[in-house]
Amino acid sequence: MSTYAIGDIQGCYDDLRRLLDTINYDPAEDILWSVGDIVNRGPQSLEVLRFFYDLGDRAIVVLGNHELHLLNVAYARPDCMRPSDTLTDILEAPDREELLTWVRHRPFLHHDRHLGFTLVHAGFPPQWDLRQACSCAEEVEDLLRNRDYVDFLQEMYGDMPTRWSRNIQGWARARFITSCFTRLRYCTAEGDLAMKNKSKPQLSSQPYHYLIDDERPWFSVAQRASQPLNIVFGHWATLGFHMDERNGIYALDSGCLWGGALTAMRLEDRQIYQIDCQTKRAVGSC
Ligand SMILES: [Mn+2]
Repeated sequence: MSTYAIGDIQGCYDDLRRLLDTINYDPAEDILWSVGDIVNRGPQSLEVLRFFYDLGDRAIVVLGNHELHLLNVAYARPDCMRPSDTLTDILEAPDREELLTWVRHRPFLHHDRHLGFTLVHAGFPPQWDLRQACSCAEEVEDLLRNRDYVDFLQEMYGDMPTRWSRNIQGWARARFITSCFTRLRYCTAEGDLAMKNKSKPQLSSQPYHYLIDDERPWFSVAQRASQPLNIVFGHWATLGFHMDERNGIYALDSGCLWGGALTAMRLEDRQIYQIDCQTKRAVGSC
């Protein structure tokens, strides 16, 4: 039995199947982890969603911003559908409610003590250790699972607040937590979120000195409390596949949707598998 973590799929079902063939994936034996963003922008979101739904306990899928967007256009703001979205098949599917309810019950964070890996879609703010992150994930999971989940969907977007405090309350707190788990890329040197920055990290000769107005990837902030963890995440196609074992950083979004690659890592031995995704399936920026 092996456990494979897979990067952002975004509806690229054929590429997913090719990757699974490459790793000799056995659904009866192996477990799949997904960093989220399994749907949208690509051509076969419904197929990817049904694939993971059907796996039940044999897959762990954490929520990405595209899953939250799917729930938002399904239940809260249909007017937020964008021309580049490819979610109509899901929204019109006969099993739509079953699938969307399943999405709504996915976690924001998964930690496996035995494997020694932690899975999120985007990142950790520098102040959170595992304990704080798990408790914050539970808070927003509860909001998304309870009967007032539409209220959460309506309040979850926004770039404020930018600074973590245990004292933040209400929707501001839910929004901060949701942003960290599903949208975070950069932080300031002081440890605030820098949500506006979507640039490609400038890799210089000195590792982790990608300073743009003093902003750096969330995992490069000095003395971040999540340092002891091995964190598997996606969301950042312009960063690309990035593995830094010394710092416990495993970035698996290698831009399948953009004609890059789809990446899997076998967690037991950190073996990396990649297939080329030669067809660029999306236009515009991610
Ligand atoms: Mn994402």
